[in-house]
Amino acid sequence: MEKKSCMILALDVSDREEALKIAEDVSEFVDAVKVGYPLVLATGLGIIRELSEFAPIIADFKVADIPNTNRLICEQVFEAGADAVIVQGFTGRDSLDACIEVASEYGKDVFVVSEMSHPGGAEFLQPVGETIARMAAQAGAFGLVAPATRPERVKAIREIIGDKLTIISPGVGAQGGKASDVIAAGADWVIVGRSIYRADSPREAAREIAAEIEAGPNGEN
Ligand code: FNU
Repeated sequence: MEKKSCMILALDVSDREEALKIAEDVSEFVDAVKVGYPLVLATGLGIIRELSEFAPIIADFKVADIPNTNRLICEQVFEAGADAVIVQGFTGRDSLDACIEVASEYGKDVFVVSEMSHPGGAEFLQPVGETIARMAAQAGAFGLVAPATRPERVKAIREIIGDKLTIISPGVGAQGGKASDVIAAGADWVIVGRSIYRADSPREAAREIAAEIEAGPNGEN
């Protein structure tokens, strides 16, 4: 995944044509497209290969099962053409190892959720977020998912893992996070969904967020 705009589109629409149109329209301003249950359950796994024409695809299935089931899920995800998969870390090291093994067989990447961006993410996950981040680094994950709604947490996690892992960060716009703040805190990419796909012009919305990231937190870059 090449770093240009530092932005990933979360494409949580449920219509195939709309998904393809938005991906094409915003492809100039995003470095990857994240697909998850809403789009895949509505349109089928084949949407991954169709969208991969426009950008690398991150499959956000938050894989969270026993090692064998995780292995079976990840095989399907990479066979479908995804470039990376998002998995949960709270299931433990063996479950994560299974995902990383499959990813390395396919030459693909695993992102581990260390802490979620919604208010409830602070209830159970936040207290173990740093432990999960350390485990992900030790296990050889490619990256972490950390909350754009709490840039101070992104900063703390970045300090723990150093430059070893890539951080992708959802929660910009609709959930209240500001893209340039999160990048300044240490995220490599922000993930943006509703603020783009629900805009009158997704392309304009993506262009504006990309410009905001480029300008930096104080508009000075
Ligand atoms: P938007 N997402 C998230 N928080 O929001 N994968 C997390 O902690 C996490 C995620 C996803 O709010 C969410 O499912 F681990 O419309 C959605 O697809 O901008 C996207 O990131 C955020 O979408």
